Amino acid sequence: MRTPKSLRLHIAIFGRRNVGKSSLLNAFVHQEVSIVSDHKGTTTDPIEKTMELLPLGPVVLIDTAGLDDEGDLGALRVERTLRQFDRCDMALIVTDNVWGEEERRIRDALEARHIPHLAVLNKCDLYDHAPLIAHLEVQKIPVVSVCAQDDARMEQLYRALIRTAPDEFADSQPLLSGIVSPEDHILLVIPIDKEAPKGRLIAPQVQTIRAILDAHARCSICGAEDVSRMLGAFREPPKLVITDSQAFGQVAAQVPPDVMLTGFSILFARFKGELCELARGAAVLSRLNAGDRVLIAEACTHHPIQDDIGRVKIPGWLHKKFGDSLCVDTVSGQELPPDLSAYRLVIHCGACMWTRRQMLERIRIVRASGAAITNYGMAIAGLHDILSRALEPFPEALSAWRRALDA
Ligand SMILES: Nc1nc2c(ncn2[C@@H]2O[C@H](COP(=O)(O)OP(=O)(O)OP(=O)(O)O)[C@@H](O)[C@H]2O)c(=O)[nH]1
Ligand code: SF4
Ligand SMILES: [Mg+2]
Repeated sequence: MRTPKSLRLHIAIFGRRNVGKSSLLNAFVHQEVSIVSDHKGTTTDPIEKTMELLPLGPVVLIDTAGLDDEGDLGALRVERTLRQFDRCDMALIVTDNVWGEEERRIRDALEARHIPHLAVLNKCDLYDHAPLIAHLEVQKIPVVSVCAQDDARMEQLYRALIRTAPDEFADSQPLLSGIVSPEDHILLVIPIDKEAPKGRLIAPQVQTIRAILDAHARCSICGAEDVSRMLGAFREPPKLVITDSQAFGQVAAQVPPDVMLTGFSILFARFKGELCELARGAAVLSRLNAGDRVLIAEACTHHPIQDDIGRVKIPGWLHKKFGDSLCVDTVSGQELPPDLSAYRLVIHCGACMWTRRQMLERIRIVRASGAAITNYGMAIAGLHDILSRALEPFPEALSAWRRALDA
């Protein structure tokens, strides 16, 4: 696997002159950062702009001078552009409607360095890109057709970026990275109630135990009613208590305030999604109004059980807090309703059957509609007024949630 250049994903924008590279940079950041003109060769030096690209995180966008520049000065500019091949983690090959020698050379240079890339066909308002898309798809080159002046088309580019981003930025980091160290002792709280499958633990619980062992740490396990007794039996308090989210209230009452407490589903929100964004979404739970619409989204279809968390419990808690006129819909599977903007908040399942990349794309889709998104674990903690405690092990997410509450 390639080593990332830094914690920020560096995305370089390459292409011939005048294809709209600078216009795309400006469209990304919604600012006139790079000068745009119909004069070929407007951009002479690489221009960098840092931004938060939801939900991938912090990125550095690098606009470059056209690689088909001419003359002595042009050769110097091309040389500076070429240096960006060694700085970027990912690249856009921008063209208006041509895939010729220049574009092939850029792609070969990126392939040689194993840099993920995407063909961006710009100016779709002027050109029919269908034949070029077909040509590139045959060569298995990821491609997206956009117009730098059209936000809806740019949204296609954002989603394509999530699909193409290097694994080290889009895939999950180890489940407990940054919170569990060798020798730590963790207490896991696993209620064995009627929702617990017979004779086994569920995947997130098993994965957490494995992650603790991988981190050379230790764990103890008990049921929700046994937490006080268990804590009393330890010579030293555990570093962290991780509980099933549904027992959060019961467990929080037994864990002293100086012992960190979180939920499996909050760990998995970080593992499978973007914790800060889901925390910001949870802030909406403090200001829903009668008549607002909330969507409960399950990533897969499963047979609903009695007291199902998504179908029964969360809607029940929502109605108890905000009244029966709050409209709660449920959707399962790959498709979301076409008009998400009708919803104030989407509460998503833990997406255990999905990759992090799929979940990031879903977060993007929901946020682009204007709705907020959170997940089951955060919603449960939020609805029981214990989210600040559950987010304590994750200070960035805690402050994202607090800022969203104050906004
Ligand atoms: N119709 C249309 N025009 C566009 C689009 N994107 C950019 N343009 C125009 O294309 C021209 C070139 O855009 P730039 O963004 O400066 O192109 P560039 O690739 O940065 O060019 P250099 O800096 O010269 O390499 C400008 O006149 C833009 O307004 C688009 O999607 N549609
Ligand atoms: S958490 Fe989501 S993906 Fe996992 S089983 Fe439940 S509905 Fe399916
Ligand atoms: Mg330019």
